[in-house]
Amino acid sequence: NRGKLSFENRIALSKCPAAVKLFTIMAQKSTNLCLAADVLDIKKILQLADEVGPLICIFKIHADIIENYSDKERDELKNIATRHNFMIMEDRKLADIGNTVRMQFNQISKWANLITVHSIPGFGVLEAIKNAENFNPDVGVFLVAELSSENNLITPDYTKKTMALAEKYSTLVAGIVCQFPTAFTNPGFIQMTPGVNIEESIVNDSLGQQYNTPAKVIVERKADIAVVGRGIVNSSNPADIAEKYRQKLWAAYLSRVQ
Ligand code: 6AU
Repeated sequence: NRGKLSFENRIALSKCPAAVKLFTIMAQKSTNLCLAADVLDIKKILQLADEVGPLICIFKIHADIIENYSDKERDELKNIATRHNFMIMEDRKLADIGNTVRMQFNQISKWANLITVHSIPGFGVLEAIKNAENFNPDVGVFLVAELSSENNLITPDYTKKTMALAEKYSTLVAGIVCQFPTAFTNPGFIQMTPGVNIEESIVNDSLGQQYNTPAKVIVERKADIAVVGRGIVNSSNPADIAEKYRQKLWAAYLSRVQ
């Protein structure tokens, strides 16, 4: 039962260097919170990273929504990540043929430690990344096996086949983006689950996103990392609310592993 094993005990069960690093950060900093910094202004992003950095294991961005994201800002974000010991994830959800993804991956891996990838193209997408020029083995993939949005088109068979790919490329795949504990059993992979809000009354948005509470995603759904975006980013004091999330998520994890 992977849910009962501690992050420390799962380090030896992973074949992926990025997962080893991530498990280590989570255990050292007592945090299983990933901040989804879906913000346009690069100054705000850097400020958020600095303020919330000590409380998170991953700072997740969508680089294509950021205005003026130049090399200078990329370096600044990397410096903040080193200072506060968190990993940078580009949530690009790569989903093209291997040849195209290889070139996209080469660019993104210059500044991100983790990248999300869709399994829909089949093995070529992971094969291309593994064989990319200047491939950096410290960069890990999170493969999307399930989505949080209502009426999405992913089927149980798609999830199963996604996991077969994850197993085949287990040195590259650090973890799985999914919603339910049934998606996989291998404790070497890290379950990352988005769609999390501390307010029980907030169950969705107007565009199909669905939310669950920290306790529900960590204890019932066996998430190792919870992704929180608007629940933190829209607050007037993100660091305060991030600390509330961190405490609730970590307490839920501790109650699960005991
Ligand atoms: O907390 P929110 O709803 O403001 O933000 C959720 C974040 C967004 C989404 O792009 C992302 O999580 N996400 C993902 C990821 C992480 O890949 C998958 C998914 O199924 N649902 C989802 O919301 O940045």
